[in-house]
Amino acid sequence: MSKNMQESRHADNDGVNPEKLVTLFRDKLKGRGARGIVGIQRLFKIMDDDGSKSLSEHEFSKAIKDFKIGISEENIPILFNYFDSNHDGTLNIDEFLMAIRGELNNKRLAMVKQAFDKIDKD
Ligand SMILES: [Ca+2]
Ligand SMILES: [Ca+2]
Repeated sequence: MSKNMQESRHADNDGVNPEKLVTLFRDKLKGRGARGIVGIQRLFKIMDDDGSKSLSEHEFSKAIKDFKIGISEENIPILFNYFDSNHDGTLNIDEFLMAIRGELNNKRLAMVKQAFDKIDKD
């Protein structure tokens, strides 16, 4: 009776690299118009089915399937947990922005810091 449920158990998460999943996710979403902050916010709203201003893992995985991002079901939780930096089980807009613009954000942060240091000197 439960044979079907056991079929794809062999797919181990060994060797799954979150960075790879993140890169795939970013590339696909950028193709979906998630470029500027406004585009990302719009996308977030589309993904947030119940309007709670946060993405549950269910909403997140649904969006990944809808957008045909090509991340397999068993890898979705890995990606979700990777993005959920405060580990509350949902992605808020900050975490989502960070998820898509992470590297850029770090660069920006560094720039902001630099600017701050300059101001601080006087
Ligand atoms: Ca929601
Ligand atoms: Ca969170």
